[in-house]
Amino acid sequence: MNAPLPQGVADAAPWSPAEFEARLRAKESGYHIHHPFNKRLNSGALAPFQVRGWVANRFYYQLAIPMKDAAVMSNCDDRETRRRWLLRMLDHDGHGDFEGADAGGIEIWTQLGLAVGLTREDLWSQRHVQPGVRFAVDAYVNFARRSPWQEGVISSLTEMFAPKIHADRLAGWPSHYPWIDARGLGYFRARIPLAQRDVEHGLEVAMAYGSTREKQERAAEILQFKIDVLWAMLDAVERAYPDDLAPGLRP
Ligand code: AHQ
Repeated sequence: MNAPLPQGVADAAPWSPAEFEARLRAKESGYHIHHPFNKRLNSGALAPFQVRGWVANRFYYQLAIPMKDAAVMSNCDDRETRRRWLLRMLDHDGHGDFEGADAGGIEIWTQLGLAVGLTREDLWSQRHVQPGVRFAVDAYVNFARRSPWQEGVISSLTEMFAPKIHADRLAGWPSHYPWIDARGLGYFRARIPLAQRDVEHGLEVAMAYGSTREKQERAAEILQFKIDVLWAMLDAVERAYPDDLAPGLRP
């Protein structure tokens, strides 16, 4: 539940569009690129079982994205928005003959799973998904189901910060984790232009939604919720795969 705005803020003058966007972008300081587990992951400090644990848990997030996007769609009465939003679902579920680049992000993440030594069944069985990851991801999907479509769109704007984290992986993993077949990193490479396209649309929606200070503050609150979803996922993964995890429990 969200705390009420401090007295007087709700009826203050709205920020300018530039100030509003800057306030949203300032949320980058809490983005999961700064999480200790992600810093270890992208600096090569993790063992293979910890990388596998991360890949298997993030797969649950990837599975959820099209359902989240369908939830936003189901709340959206604007055809122009639906026409653009549909692309996100195709990006993840695939389209056409569902082969190669058209297989969709979920399938391409499966290739990442195979490249780090997981099986397709490890991923699709969800046997490695930690409770904290499941609850955070499900909270995101349920937020989209019960919120106005504009708020659902705004929650996706953590992707303003995603190109950097994908670039870090592409730049570092081949040398940090030579045991991973670099062809498995295709998801990160493919996602960068898609994230940039999606953020452009998301910001258009956010700027139109943020007509009052109260709604601008709400938008910032929504983005903080999604920042917290991503952070909580890594908290759960970090706790599940400590360096001294018993070998028999390692993915
Ligand atoms: O692979 C990611 C992805 O498909 C999406 C969709 C978007 C959304 O709708 O919330 N957010 C998102 C993100 C993806 N990857 C994350 C990562 O760290 O690899 C980043 C994440 C995001 O920033 O929201």
